[in-house]
Amino acid sequence: MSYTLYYSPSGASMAVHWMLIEMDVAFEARLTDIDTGAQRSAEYLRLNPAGRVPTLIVDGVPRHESAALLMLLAERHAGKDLAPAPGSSDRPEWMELMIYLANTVLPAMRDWFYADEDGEPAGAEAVRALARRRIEGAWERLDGHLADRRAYLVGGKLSTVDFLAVMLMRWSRNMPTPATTWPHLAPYIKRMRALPSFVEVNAREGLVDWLNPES
Ligand SMILES: N[C@@H](CCC(=O)N[C@@H](CS)C(=O)NCC(=O)O)C(=O)O
Repeated sequence: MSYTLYYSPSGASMAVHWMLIEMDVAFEARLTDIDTGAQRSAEYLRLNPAGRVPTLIVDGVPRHESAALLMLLAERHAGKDLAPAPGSSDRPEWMELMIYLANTVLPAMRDWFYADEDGEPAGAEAVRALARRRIEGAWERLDGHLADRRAYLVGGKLSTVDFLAVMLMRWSRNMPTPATTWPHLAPYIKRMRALPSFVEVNAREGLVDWLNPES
């Protein structure tokens, strides 16, 4: 199995990068810095016509969409146990949260960060207000989910849901009400940030602004 990840520091590629490190499988990482417009180069557009990160080349074939890539990796490396097995009791909750994060929270984040570019700048403020409401609604929902003090979001075990959710929570760090404000999300985030694979992905992407303080 061969993997090449095209990533931009802190982008939607981060969850995939993190999972690849956590699984301890061989992969090549290629920087595609969206701050320099590298995602719009002719070479990259051949791999990803939408001009977005991530792209993961899987056995020579370019694949896209962060949530789908996480699920694909979980399926291809079932022994790593990063998704409940088909038919298992935790599978429905895992599906529900993966879809919720992918079709409600990710698009709301896109709207929050790209309202001026994706739409009319004149309407951007209203788009951001709605996005903020959706994002904060997500933190409320996930906080309620963790109220029983479970360690991870699904089945008491680390799964693709955690990689995706924590990446999204990280993106809220400079928003008016970041995810760390919620009472059950704060200790969850602290636990997840303590994972060696999280520390490692931050180091590899050169990120220093959302780590646990060194004890
Ligand atoms: N739904 C896509 C979203 C990808 C996306 O919007 N990526 C952003 C970075 S977080 C990007 O590539 N932005 C550059 C651009 O739009 O020009 C996914 O989850 O993979």
